[in-house]
Amino acid sequence: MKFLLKGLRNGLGAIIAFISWLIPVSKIKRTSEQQQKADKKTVSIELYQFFACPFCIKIRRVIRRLNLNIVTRNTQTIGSEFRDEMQQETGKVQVPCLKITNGNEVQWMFESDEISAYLNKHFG
Ligand SMILES: N[C@@H](CCC(=O)N[C@@H](CS)C(=O)NCC(=O)O)C(=O)O
Repeated sequence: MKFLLKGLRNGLGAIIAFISWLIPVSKIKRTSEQQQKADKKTVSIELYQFFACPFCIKIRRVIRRLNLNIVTRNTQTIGSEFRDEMQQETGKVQVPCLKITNGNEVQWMFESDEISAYLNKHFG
């Protein structure tokens, strides 16, 4: 039963991801200098996510709209490198999660609304 529900959830998520991919986003426009600046900042940001999670799809749309080069890390597979890292560092697996590295300091940001607000504030 649990297996069936998980499959259904992933299937629905994949359909949402496909629909989201079909719907165009109007991307923010930057000069090449501004884009370089943004790229420099996003080098230290990673999105820990599941492909078919609706909250992650929402954040990927924000990233597309803001035209950001943010690396995504798949944390869905049990035993995978990034899932284990997240579990060890934060004590839980919840996506979407933004990992922001600032020198030796690492900030793990949960909650799609908070992540969206952060990205809009810094890159909007
Ligand atoms: N309120 C959270 C909800 C996030 C959420 O429910 N994420 C689910 C995936 S869609 C999750 O992390 N589940 C953990 C798991 O399935 O292991 C947000 O807006 O980011």
